[in-house]
Amino acid sequence: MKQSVYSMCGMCTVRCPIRVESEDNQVTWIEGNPHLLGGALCAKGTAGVALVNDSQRPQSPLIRVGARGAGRWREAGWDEALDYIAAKLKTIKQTHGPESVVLSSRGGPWQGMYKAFIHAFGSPNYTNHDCTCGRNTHHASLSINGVGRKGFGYDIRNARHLVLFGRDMFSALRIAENHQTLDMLDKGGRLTYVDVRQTMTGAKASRFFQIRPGTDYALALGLIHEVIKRGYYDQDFLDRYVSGFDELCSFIEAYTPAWAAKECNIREKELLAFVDEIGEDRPGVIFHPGWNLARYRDSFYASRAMHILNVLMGNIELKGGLFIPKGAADCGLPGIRSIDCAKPDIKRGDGVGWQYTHFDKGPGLAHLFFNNMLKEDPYPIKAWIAMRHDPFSGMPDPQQQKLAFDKCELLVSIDTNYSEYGWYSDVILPESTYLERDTPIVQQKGLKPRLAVRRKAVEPRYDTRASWEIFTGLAHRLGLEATFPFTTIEELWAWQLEPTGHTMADFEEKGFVELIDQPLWHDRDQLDSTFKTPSGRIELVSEKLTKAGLPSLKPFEKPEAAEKGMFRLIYGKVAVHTQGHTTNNPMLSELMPTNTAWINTKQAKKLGIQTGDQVELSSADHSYNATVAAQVTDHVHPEAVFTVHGFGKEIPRQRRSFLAGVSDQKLMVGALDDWDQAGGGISLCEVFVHVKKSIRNTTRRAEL
Ligand SMILES: Nc1nc2c(c(=O)[nH]1)N[C@H]1C(S)=C(S)[C@@H](COP(=O)(O)OP(=O)(O)OC[C@H]3O[C@@H](n4cnc5c(=O)[nH]c(N)nc54)[C@H](O)[C@@H]3O)O[C@H]1N2
Ligand SMILES: Nc1nc2c(c(=O)[nH]1)N[C@H]1C(S)=C(S)[C@@H](COP(=O)(O)OP(=O)(O)OC[C@H]3O[C@@H](n4cnc5c(=O)[nH]c(N)nc54)[C@H](O)[C@@H]3O)O[C@H]1N2
Ligand code: SF4
Ligand SMILES: [Mo]
Repeated sequence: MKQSVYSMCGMCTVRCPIRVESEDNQVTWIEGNPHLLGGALCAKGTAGVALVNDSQRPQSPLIRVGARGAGRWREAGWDEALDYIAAKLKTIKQTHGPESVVLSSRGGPWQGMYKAFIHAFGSPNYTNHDCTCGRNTHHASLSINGVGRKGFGYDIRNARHLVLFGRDMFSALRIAENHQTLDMLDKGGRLTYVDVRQTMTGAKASRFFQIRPGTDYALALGLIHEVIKRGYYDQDFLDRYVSGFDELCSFIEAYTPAWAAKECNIREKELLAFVDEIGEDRPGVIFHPGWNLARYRDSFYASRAMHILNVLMGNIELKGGLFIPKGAADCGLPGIRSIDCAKPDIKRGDGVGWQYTHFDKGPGLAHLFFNNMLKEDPYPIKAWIAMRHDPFSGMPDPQQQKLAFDKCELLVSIDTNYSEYGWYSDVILPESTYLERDTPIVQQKGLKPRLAVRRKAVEPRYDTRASWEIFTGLAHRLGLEATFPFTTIEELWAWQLEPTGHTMADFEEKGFVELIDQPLWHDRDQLDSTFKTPSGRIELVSEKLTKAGLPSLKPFEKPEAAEKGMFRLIYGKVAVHTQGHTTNNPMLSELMPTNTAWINTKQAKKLGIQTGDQVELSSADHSYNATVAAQVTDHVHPEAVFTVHGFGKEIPRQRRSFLAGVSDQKLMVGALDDWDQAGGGISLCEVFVHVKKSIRNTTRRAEL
């Protein structure tokens, strides 16, 4: 029988709205929800069909029988696997206390449910991936605006100029954002892109700066200097909402465009021409504060500088600028209910909140657990549950992580695939793919907030379950029914919707429920309660940072230079893969089966390397190395070597991706301890690697 459902894509964490057709329990068609995306879907989104049909994913719960990582598993039924985990958790709780269990996840709109589980169990230790993603920019925004990274959205479609620093949005896709940017360009808007290499986004830009790696902060300081010097700022907005402008003016004096151009290896003339454009286009100039801002030691300050530029434009809650995402309460409506449980009043095991007081306590910082685990300080960690999270792929230096995980008596992976961490764990609980499962309802904030839900398009192909069922199953075995009282998704949905007066039937027509007809903007003269800083103003000099002994306006420090024969390792996303979890997808692995090493033409010449030659990339201590083909190009800075993340996997059951390409995170030996004290993020781009022509080249072999 033919069926059609509205749902949400799950091939990456953008979660685009989709419409899915199926026949006889087979997915036959996926498209972007026509009401929101006009049918558009990316390559990864279409490859959801291949994910469902992939036999190289776990097909039932698995319990390890050999040594950790040896790859010997026995299949178990759900009752057996959940009983096994619950029994272990109970013993660990009795012996070491509930706080000795950590749950990490990939964040996202359902993280409240995972958090509620671990909190109800009695542990404060919920953490997520964000120390490797947006934490620096999140904390940068918090320190200036008093609201985090998600406290602002970007009205790109109506902007006159979008400025992106290392935000390669046409590879690291969000379809709706890409549509908005293309519409802006069609209307004559400008796009300035800054990167150390040319990208899909740079190719669409009206201005492209290829800067020296790690110098975004210098470029931003030069811009702030010139913007202030020329008076290209909104004095009224500054007077009304901002503190610290005088301190900024004296700090910025030394950072001239000529200085910035030199630090960044760009032309001063180009920089000044860019400032001319900012003058013409303001206030509709959006400086995107970055998702990661590429993760250097000063990315927190670089991101703060982007926020400062936005504040100077006075573009907050302005058409064509930044907006505050609205929810049900802003529309005067009751919100949905969500599973929740208060956090136990126990010190976090990563030190966030008591050792490090300036960080957001919510998910803490995952990497700060590892050293504490080794020292059993402030207490031992004995179990780690990774829900939709692969620490060995998303976090650097898996070998070092293993030492900490070896202190645990229980490692659980809840995943649709075999992850690198899952392969090392004790129990794998396979989640049904996004096309085979329902999820709780979520509120999506924005100018036009809405309620959305994921609906299953087909029944699970293997013996897998949805995460809400997995957590409910565990909760019921651990006496946590009060937090997870539901036994069916229909009960859960009805409870969630009850205060709103909506029913599931309201999702049928378009796949979502719109909470308001027209975009909702706050009155720009009434933003006083918006900025949740200690002073209630936008703080260019942050009281909280000062208290933590950290500068707000930090002098620029030159990035480290590479030692001879070494290059800075740069990585990034590509439009046909998501992080580390699609390189084994039957369709996507065909589109891009391996990564390559981009190397600058002049450097390649010195090393005798041509495009297609095999090159060996080794970690600084040579403990990890891999061989991949070289891509020789002018479009990468001479100090850097670039590779796409997600490859170099070592999971034998994933035969398509097994040992294909190089793993950037395995090259990052020692990087777990190199993190930004002000922003909290790991400095993933402060890694140097050896690059040489491989002896595996056939021509070279002939020479030998
Ligand atoms: N297709 C696809 N889309 C995705 C994802 C995915 O895996 N695949 N992941 C999603 C996620 S979780 C995130 S966080 C976002 C990430 O979105 P982005 O941050 O836009 O993505 P990255 O590819 O990580 O961007 C890193 C870029 O920074 C550049 N870079 C390196 N050093 C410097 C430097 O010193 N200065 C500047 N200016 N640039 C530098 C790299 O060359 C690279 O192009 O993408 C999201 N979208
Ligand atoms: N070296 C290096 N490190 C990086 C990055 C990089 O580019 N280079 N990128 C960084 C960024 S921006 C991020 S966001 C992190 C991401 O790091 P992670 O959060 O670990 O990565 P993901 O690959 O998104 O997802 C983790 C796991 O979720 C599983 N998964 C996917 N879909 C589902 C599902 O529907 N249900 C369940 N239960 N599991 C699912 C995947 O199979 C995968 O094993 O990595 C960061 N670390
Ligand atoms: S960007 Fe692509 S993979 Fe990500 S949610 Fe949207 S359609 Fe799916
Ligand atoms: Mo990310």
